[in-house]
Amino acid sequence: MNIPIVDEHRSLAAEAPRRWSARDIEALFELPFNDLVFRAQEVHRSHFDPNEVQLSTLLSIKTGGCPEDCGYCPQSARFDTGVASEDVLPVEQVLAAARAAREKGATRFCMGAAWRGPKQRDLECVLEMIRAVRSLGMETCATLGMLKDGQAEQLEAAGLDYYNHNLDTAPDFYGAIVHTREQQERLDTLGRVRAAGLHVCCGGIVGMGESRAQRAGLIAQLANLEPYPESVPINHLVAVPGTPLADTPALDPLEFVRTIACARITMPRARVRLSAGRSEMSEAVQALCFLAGANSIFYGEKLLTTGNPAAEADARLLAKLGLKRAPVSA
Ligand code: SAM
Ligand code: DTB
Ligand code: SF4
Repeated sequence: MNIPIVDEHRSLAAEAPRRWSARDIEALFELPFNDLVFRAQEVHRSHFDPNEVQLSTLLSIKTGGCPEDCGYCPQSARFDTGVASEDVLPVEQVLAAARAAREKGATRFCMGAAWRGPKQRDLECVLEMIRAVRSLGMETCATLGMLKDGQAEQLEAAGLDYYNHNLDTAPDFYGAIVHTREQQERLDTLGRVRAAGLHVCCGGIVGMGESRAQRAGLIAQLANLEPYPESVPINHLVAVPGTPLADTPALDPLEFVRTIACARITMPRARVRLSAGRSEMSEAVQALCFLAGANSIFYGEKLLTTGNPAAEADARLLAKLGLKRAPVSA
């Protein structure tokens, strides 16, 4: 077994190879659970306060009616999920939601839109939202789909801190899940985001019926981005009725924890976010995810269209685990 880590009692950061093969990461997945979590915890402790968790709140600023056919997504117009197509929210409503999120303790506000990509008129509404949310002293994040040349620069000039754009799954599984674009188009957008000087938030979804080798392939692809993303959301599929993936069996929770650990080991300085799927996870599994190096969550009762634990329940869980909220870092 070729595990590219030399001495389990030394910091791993300096030893981490620049490029990870999917096979390197599969070898991590295959470690005894305790060894894997120990290694992840070691990496985590050498780069972060291990008892700090960053809180991001999501808001869907444009819900439903998306022309794309991503098999996991309740917002595709092609699936009958009961999610109606709505207009872009007014800036005052977005600002009020951001203010409420800040009052509850969130430091980052992430605005999501069900677009293939923003038209210039759409982008201008979002620029106004970014300026307004930034004025509250919060970090800003937007996830608007694929960007054309020049759009990332406009977002950066408005004060956007992070752009979220996920690779979603391994290159060799992508075509089974999404048919309306190629994964390369996602990589092209990520290149534009990076070139504009924005922080990159990029992760994926597990539990879509992929193999362990494909989970390793997703992590390898993320870890090999140069540089790797500052923020890595690891989502568990929320299986929504009406989507093609509605009947996909849930992943073994310990395999989810392993995925978090592999993300932490291969992307030592990234904020690894325990993202969608927490409503279906026990507190014990979430605690294991934090132990495996997750240090960010979505905070607030809603993701984009589906549920998330209540803020009060999360505050209790963090208190129970002795975890404190990370301050704004931007
Ligand atoms: N339309 C834009 C895009 O696709 O990049 C932005 C919004 S899209 C909903 C953002 C991300 O949400 C997707 O890339 C996917 O990772 C995640 N997502 C969507 N539906 C999900 C589900 N049912 N379970 C878990 N994650 C999901
Ligand atoms: C991410 O990786 N997960 C979030 C955020 N980035 C935009 C979205 C999760 C969406 C879950 C399904 C829904 O609520 O519609
Ligand atoms: Fe549209 Fe994004 Fe959902 Fe795909 S994931 S259907 S692009 S909203």
